[in-house]
Amino acid sequence: GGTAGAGSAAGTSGGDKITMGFAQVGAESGWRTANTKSVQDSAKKAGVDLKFSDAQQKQENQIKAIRSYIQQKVDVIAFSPVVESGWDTVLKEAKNAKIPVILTDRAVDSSDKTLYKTFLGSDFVEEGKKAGDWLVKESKSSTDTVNIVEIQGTTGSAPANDRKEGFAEAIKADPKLKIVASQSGDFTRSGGKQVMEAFLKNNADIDVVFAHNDDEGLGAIEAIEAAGKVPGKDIKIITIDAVKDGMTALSNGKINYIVECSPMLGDQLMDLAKKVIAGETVPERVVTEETTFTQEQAKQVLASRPY
Ligand code: GZL
Repeated sequence: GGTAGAGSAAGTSGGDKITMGFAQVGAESGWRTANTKSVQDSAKKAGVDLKFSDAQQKQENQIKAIRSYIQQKVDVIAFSPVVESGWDTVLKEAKNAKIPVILTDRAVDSSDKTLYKTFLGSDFVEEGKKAGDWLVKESKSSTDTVNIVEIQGTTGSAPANDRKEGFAEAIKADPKLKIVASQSGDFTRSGGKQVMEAFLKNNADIDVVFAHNDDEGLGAIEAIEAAGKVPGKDIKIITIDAVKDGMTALSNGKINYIVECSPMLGDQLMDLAKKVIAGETVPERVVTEETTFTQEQAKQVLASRPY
C-alpha cells in the first residue's frame, strides 16, 4: 500500500495541502453567492488551498480560468459550467495534464464521460417537474384555461434546459394549463423584471408565472406591482431555489410555491476532491437532497434558513 493515487500525478505527495482550482459562473443570483460562500467555507474547513475565479457568466472566462489552473498544476479542478456545451477541448487539456475535474451544480453535454470524475448537483428536470406537479394540483378545481408565462434561466444552461423540460412534462397532465410565452431572464432579478414587463404588455390575461429561479421571480414581482396587479393573488408565481429573499416573498404571500435547489455543495465537493486525488473511485453522479416549500412552510422555517 502507500503508493500515491492515480489522480495525484499533478504533484501532490502524501501530506501536502491539496490545491483546488474552482471556476465559478459569476455572482448573478442569491443562489450563486450562497454557493460561492459554501465552496469557500468548506475549503477552509477541509484544509484545501482554493484558487477561485468569477467568470461574470461568460464561458470564455471560465475556459481561461481552467487553462490557468492547468498551468499552475493544481491537484484538482472543479467548476459549474455556465452552459452545457463547448467544454470538450479544455477538458481534454486537463485530462492530458492528468488533472482530475469535478463538475458541480451544472452539467456539460460532453459524450466523453472520462473528461470528468463526477457531477455533483441537483436534478433540474425533477425540480421543473415538482413545480409543474404543484400547479396541476393547484388548478384542479378551475374550469377555464390557465395562462402561464415562463421566465427561463440562462440560455443553454443545464438548469434552464432541464427545468423547462420537467415543467412542460408535468403540466401535460392537464390540457387547461398553457404556456403562452417563454423567454430567458438570465437568472437575474433585472432580467426577470424586464421579461415580465414585456409579458404584461403582450398578454392581456396572465394567470401564472413560472420563473426558473427566485431572483427572476422577484424581478417579476416588481413588474407585476408596477402594473397595478397583486403578485401571489392576481398572478400566481412559482420559482426555484428557496434563497432568503425568495422565501421571504413566499412567506409574505407574493410567491405561491418554491422548489428548493440547494447551493450548499461545498462539503461534498471537498470530500469528493480528496477521494479523487487519492485515486479512490467516486460515484459518477451525486444528486443533491432538496425539498419544496408552501407559504405556510416558509413562515415556519424562514428564521432558520442558513442562506
Ligand atoms: C442551479 C443554479 C442556478 C440557480 C440560479 O443549480 O445553476 O444558477 O437556480 C443560479 O439561481 O443563477
